[in-house]
Amino acid sequence: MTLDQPTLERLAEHLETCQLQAQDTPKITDDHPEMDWEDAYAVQDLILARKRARGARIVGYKCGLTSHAKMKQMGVEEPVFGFLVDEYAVSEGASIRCDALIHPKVEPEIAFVLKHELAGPGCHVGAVLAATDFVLPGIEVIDSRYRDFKFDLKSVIADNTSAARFVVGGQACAPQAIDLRTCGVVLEKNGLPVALGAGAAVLGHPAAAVAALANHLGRRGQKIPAGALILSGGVTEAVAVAPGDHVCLRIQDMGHVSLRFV
Ligand code: 0L1
Ligand code: MG
Repeated sequence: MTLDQPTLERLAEHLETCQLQAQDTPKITDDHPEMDWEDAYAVQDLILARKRARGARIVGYKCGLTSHAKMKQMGVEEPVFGFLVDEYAVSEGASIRCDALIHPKVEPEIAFVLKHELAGPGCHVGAVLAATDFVLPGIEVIDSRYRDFKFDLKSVIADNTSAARFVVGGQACAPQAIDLRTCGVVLEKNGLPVALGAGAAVLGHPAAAVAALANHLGRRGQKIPAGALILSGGVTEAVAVAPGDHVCLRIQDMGHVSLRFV
């Protein structure tokens, strides 16, 4: 760690205020180039603590930058991890207000819900599949608090990996019932397909992203609890949305889930 506790707390307050007030900011490493990975996750933890103090409940986790399309889009080479709280969750078909967000984008994802806890290090695809209750389609709405999405990985981690909203829906399926590598993924905007892919775009198998999350948390002395919902990462690049847009995610054999932006 390179930053002291008051600085970490000030950064968490700044980033969370930007999220809650839909205001953008330059990336925080501009003022703190010495910030290290531990500092970045410590700021993220402090944002979660602020939310919990106000009554928010953690509902799961997200893996980010897990596909080559997304890594290429953002010019980075490593996955990142964040938390999901109940205030980010919206119901299927819901309308999301764009004036509560800065510059939202949507990502088509495969969501996992666990029936058993998962602990790393040493977690692998087989352990994830054995611990998974069901998988289902999920749309993540990301909204980096950084001006023009200009950031580096440490700034993104501190900003809870741009988490803003998510919806899951469609058909919940046992993970054994579907080939999660070859299942086709179609993201439609206003009735037209705008991004296409297959599950294997996410680290070769979406369960590998969940294993990477368990191993990341294990290194920090934490586990993924039973019942957690995990967004395994965007299968394609993220797609910008604006008021009036309707977005629908279809995943082969898993039905569809949609959102509207107003
Ligand atoms: O969920 C994601 O892949 C987002 C990671 C953060 C980077 C971004 O805002 O695009
Ligand atoms: Mg995502």
